[in-house]
Amino acid sequence: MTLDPRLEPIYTKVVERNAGEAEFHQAVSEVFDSLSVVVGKRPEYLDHGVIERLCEPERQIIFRVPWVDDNGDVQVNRGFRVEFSSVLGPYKGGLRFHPSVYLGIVKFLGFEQIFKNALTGLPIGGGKGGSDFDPKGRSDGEVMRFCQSFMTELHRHIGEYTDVPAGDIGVGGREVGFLFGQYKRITNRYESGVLTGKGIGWGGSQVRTEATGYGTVYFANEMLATRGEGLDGKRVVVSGSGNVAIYAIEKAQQLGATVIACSDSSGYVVDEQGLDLARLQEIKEVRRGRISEYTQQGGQSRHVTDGSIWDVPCDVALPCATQNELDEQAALTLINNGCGIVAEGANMPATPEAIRAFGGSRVLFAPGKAANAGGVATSALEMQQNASRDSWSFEHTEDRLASIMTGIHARCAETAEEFGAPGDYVLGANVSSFLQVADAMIALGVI
Ligand code: NDP
Ligand code: 2IT
Repeated sequence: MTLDPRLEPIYTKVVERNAGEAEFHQAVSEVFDSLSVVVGKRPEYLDHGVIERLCEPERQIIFRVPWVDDNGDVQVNRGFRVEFSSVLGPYKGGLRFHPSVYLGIVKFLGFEQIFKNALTGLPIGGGKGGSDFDPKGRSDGEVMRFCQSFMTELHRHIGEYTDVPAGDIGVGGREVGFLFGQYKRITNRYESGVLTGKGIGWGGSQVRTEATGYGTVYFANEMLATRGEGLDGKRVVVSGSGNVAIYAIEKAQQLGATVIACSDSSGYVVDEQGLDLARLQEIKEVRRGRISEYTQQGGQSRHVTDGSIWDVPCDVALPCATQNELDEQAALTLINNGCGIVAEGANMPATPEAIRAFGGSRVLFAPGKAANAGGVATSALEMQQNASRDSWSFEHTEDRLASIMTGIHARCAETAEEFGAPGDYVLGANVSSFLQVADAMIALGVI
């Protein structure tokens, strides 16, 4: 990567000050790559220490999470909350429970979240948190005790005007329920706006469950529209089979696509006739099972444990599992197989080499901070409803989501055009959101 020489020393310092945090370096380097055009055209953004300040979280919290498992043994996990930027609103971003979680993952996610949240046009800053706790194979009671211990420390750092967590990998409605219950108990406040992703009956928003996946598909449809096409009749491959993947599959199917493959961390299934969503939901949402079980229920599908899901030829690829799951080799395979659109439902699923390969091809590529912003945008709509003690219908909320995604697409496309890179959604997303965040930072002074 060749960076603008004025950004190079800032990046070098970020790497030195955050040693061993490869994912964080990767996220910063991708943004800096795009910022070269900004500092070329508008060098005033190098003033005020804006870029240096953006790379340093406002606050980072690391804490012990002790809990007792079903055998009566004490387990100790590590909890994190990185409050990255509150220049546009309270820190906002999910909690990830996965054994791979360490500070570098939380910081990459928190850094991305600043720009994603700006793109939504809603008043939310950026943050992220989580734990190296692995919910797989744990009973509901163990998950509850873990969440209660996690919140026993976290509660003092969050609040509806301060920091508003939500879900991410390993954190869904069940975990948000346990977390909210413990927050309410400790603080003696029914402060609905302190967490999003709540259940519909206790302060949650319609469409929040579906929002990230739906939003990603809306975004992909907007990308197709720039070529005079739509999802109808397209063959789609979605990686993952969690919250984002399932609702990406649902919306793609509603728009007439055939979704032929999805995955989990132990392999992928291919169903050339189109995936049976009800079967998938029963396995994943009801039983928390493995994707391999899909093939055990008849039909022509197959479960594949070697190679990559990106080997499956498709028109549209939606990576919705995890970071760096789509490498250069996978990108070249997709390109050679005639794929036209890649939209990231996950955060940073494509490696820098993969993104470069797409850039040199006819594939239109959308980064997660634009394409998956529908989840956090609907979280902000949940906060609006909580603040006004209101609840909106599914139709109204989905209309709001759809128009937010159309707006993000237009904003990225227009900025890319303005900065001389038409069709480059990475540049459009990074530059457009950076300008908004940087202008606010300058307006608010050196804080
Ligand atoms: P879930 O926990 O619901 O599902 C995660 C899915 O990804 C599972 O199928 C899981 O498989 C797979 N996966 C996770 N880690 C790995 C890994 N290391 N290797 C292979 N597969 C893996 O999470 P979500 O669907 O909520 O999140 C998916 C992605 O979307 C993440 O990148 C997240 O940051 C991002 N995102 C989520 C939002 C949300 O609202 N939930 C909003 C915006 C982005 P397995 O079960 O085998 O682990
Ligand atoms: O990565 C993300 O945007 C999320 N996990 C959702 C964050 C949120 O606050 O809804």
